[in-house]
Amino acid sequence: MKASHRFPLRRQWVLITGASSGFGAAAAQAFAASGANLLLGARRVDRLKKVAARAQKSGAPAALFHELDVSQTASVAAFIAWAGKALKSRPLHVLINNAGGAHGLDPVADAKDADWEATFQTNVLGLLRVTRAALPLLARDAGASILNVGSIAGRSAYAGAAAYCAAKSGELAITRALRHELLGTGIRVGTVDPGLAETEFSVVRFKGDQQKAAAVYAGMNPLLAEDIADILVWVASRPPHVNIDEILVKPTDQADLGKIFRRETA
Ligand code: NDP
Ligand code: 8X3
Repeated sequence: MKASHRFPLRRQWVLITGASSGFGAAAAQAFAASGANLLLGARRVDRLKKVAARAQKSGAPAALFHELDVSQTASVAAFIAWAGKALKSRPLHVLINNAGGAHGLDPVADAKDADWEATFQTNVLGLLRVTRAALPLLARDAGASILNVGSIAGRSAYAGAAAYCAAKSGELAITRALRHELLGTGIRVGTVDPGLAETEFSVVRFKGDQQKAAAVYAGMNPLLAEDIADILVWVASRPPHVNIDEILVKPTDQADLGKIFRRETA
């Protein structure tokens, strides 16, 4: 591969939301292994501390972290102010809007306002807030990327997930609108949309019920957080003239939403 055929991530600055677990934590390790500097955010700072320490061992020259609640405008403002100070006038090259998740699996008839609100506050409004605040930090005409984590759920629908599917459809719409708004800036905009992946996603959805969460992946081979992390690194490291718009990635055992191949388990 010609050197010009890759955007080198070495010593570039990468900001990841939702870096305390799952895709975000795995992305921190994968970008660290490419030699990138990291700015990590999430609510659980104790977890971020461990992720950052591991990232430095994996090769990140700097792995810095700060509390972030994407559902609160003031928290996003404080986080981005901290990120701006850490950058010391150097540009940000990659923004990964990953924080989010589903809350509950109730049909509309029984669903709770609090679950709908948490779903939209993170996956939709949080994505908008972080992007608005981080835009002034992003490099112009120099291979910068905004990568949003969407879902197969944004491209179809299933029972119990009306709000989550609507929120991830919203994420897709925001990604497409941003690509129009940022045309001419050189900032690339893309979405990576996974199918079933075993992270803390289902534990959060089922409010800590480990048994219900484990049943989601029973008898099948789900995606792993590292699979998504590899894709994020690949997308961000394409040459600056290449924009990978949308990637839908599913486990081989998943043909579609709700169409899963499961092996007999003893
Ligand atoms: P995890 O539950 O493992 O990770 C979710 C991350 O989001 C955590 O780091 C969590 O950090 C963070 N987060 C949640 N709420 C907030 C908030 N208000 N402010 C800041 N950070 C927040 O799940 P995944 O890694 O699977 O989820 C990552 C993304 O991938 C989500 O957007 C999810 O919707 C999406 N996705 C997941 C799929 C799956 O099957 N696992 C498939 C498709 C998409 P903390 O709690 O510390 O704040
Ligand atoms: C998570 C994937 O299928 O559980 O976005 O909604 S799914």
